[in-house]
Amino acid sequence: MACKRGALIVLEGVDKAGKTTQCKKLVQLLQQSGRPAEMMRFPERTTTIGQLVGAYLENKSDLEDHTVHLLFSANRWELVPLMKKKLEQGTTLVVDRYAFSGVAFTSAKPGFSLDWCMKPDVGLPKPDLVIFLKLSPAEAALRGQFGEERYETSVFQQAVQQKFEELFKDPSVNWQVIDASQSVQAVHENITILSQKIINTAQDLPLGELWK
Ligand code: 2DT
Ligand code: MG
Repeated sequence: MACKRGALIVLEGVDKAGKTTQCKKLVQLLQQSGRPAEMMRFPERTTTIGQLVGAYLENKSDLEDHTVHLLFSANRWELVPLMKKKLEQGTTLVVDRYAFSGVAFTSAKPGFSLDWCMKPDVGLPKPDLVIFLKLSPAEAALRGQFGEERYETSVFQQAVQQKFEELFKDPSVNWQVIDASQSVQAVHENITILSQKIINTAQDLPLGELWK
């Protein structure tokens, strides 16, 4: 029998919710417990497309809003063959942002519907679990200043948060919301329990297609 597939686990949330920290801690824990696991992130800024996106986020270039949305999506699609290969080999992927950030950030701009924003990502590998680290704008502010990149303002982040909440209504996605105002360790323990469960169930199920 072919080896069991890995799980696709995505962490989403507003800025300062602790996504990157938690992705690293989860991968470390899984590896220590003998499960193959790797971290990925979107945007993946090292590819040719990712460099265009990175320059945009760093305000080193300006791109038209539809254009940059499609580049973010293209940056996911270009990594799909690698993702599928890893999952098939039994490696669990822990991903820092995915199509949900794509939709929430662009649809927070004027003139973009949720529906239009979702289209380019239809058919991507569907996460077995999407963990949303929930943090109120007030709590996020307590964690320090926003950075220098595009989108890093409290007004825009609040609009993004509202768009994420619209995405939670989609029952085709396995959303799990965790209170990110807890300690790093408490959040990690919550994430670990959810992840271990999904790794066990996903291994016997085919990988799905997002929003299809
Ligand atoms: P970080 O590298 O700090 O996570 O910030 N974004 C991300 C989009 O607008 N669309 C997308 O598809 C994705 C994945 C969120 C990256 C910034 O890019 C935004 C914050
Ligand atoms: Mg981050």
